[in-house]
Amino acid sequence: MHDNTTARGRILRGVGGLYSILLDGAEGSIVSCRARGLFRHLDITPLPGDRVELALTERADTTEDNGDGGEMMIAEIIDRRSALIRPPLANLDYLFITMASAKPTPIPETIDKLTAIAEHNGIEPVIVIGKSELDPAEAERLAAVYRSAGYAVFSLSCRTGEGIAPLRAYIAEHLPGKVAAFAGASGVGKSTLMTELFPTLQLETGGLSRKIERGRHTTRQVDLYPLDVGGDKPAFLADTPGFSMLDFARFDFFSLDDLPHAMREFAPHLGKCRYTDCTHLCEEGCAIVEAVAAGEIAPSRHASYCAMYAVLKEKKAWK
Ligand SMILES: Nc1nc2c(ncn2[C@@H]2O[C@H](COP(=O)(O)OP(=O)(O)OP(=O)(O)O)[C@@H](O)[C@H]2O)c(=O)[nH]1
Ligand SMILES: [Mg+2]
Ligand SMILES: [Zn+2]
Repeated sequence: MHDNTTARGRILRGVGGLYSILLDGAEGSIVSCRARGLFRHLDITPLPGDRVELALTERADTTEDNGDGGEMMIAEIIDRRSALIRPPLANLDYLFITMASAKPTPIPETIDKLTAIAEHNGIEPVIVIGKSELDPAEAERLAAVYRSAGYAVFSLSCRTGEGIAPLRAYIAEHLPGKVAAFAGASGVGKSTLMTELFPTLQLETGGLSRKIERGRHTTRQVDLYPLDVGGDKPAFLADTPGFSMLDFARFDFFSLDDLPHAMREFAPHLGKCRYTDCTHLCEEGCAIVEAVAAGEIAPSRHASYCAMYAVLKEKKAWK
């Protein structure tokens, strides 16, 4: 078998083993192709966000020959910097962690799992609190928690339009040439917000189920969109399917030793505990516990830390 490299590009979506790839320097041309069997053997899944090299590969069976004697295949993944399992995306620079002030009720632990996963993978978390008009006091309370943790926070409403402009400005400033995704529970308003920011998208949006006030999983797959955000390069922004609580029930995306470093506001206090092997759960003389008592670290963030600690500890015990 002989191939010749023909093109490079970026994966925008992958469904059922079929990938859409935006070719480099070809004015928005998108090709559709599969990946070499090799990836499956190596247990590597090409992901939206991946930069790839395409090659023209000779077909094994010539009965389907389309005249040129070969087909385009993903031959190689180029310099993958990071890969998330949920949402399944590679090379993210920013993760817009999205919640609603109400409907659905925000769950701090799942939000904090996402910030920790992003931190661990070198992805900048940005907090977006949507539907702020439903419960302005709760939106403000959440904003204070995440601002004090050290994150950029945007509180906004697609219903009233309030708070959209600062997010737009942040995107114009930081996102040209970068890869970002909106992630969060189903029904928080990710697709609504992306359509508000980029009206050409017109993404499908859904209601909430009336009985349990949870989202209906309207968005079914990850789609990465090249978008003009005002800079000289386009940004790549993904809409992702909302998760349910079950998605993060098994939280083992990194090890116990990495956990304290995945909590941004812990950083100034680490190394200052009385005991060097401090778990930062409840020890005497723990600098983290003291910072919580002093109001420097939000109790909900420490509670999330403790919950993640318990899961990761159990995993370590199994090993
Ligand atoms: N009250 C209010 N409702 C909103 C706002 N933004 C979106 N919604 C509504 O919230 C519901 C869910 O919105 P979607 O954009 O589909 O939510 P999603 O996060 O994309 O949901 P999934 O695709 O299931 O993950 C829709 O009925 C929207 O109209 C808002 O600012 N205020
Ligand atoms: Mg959606
Ligand atoms: Zn400690």
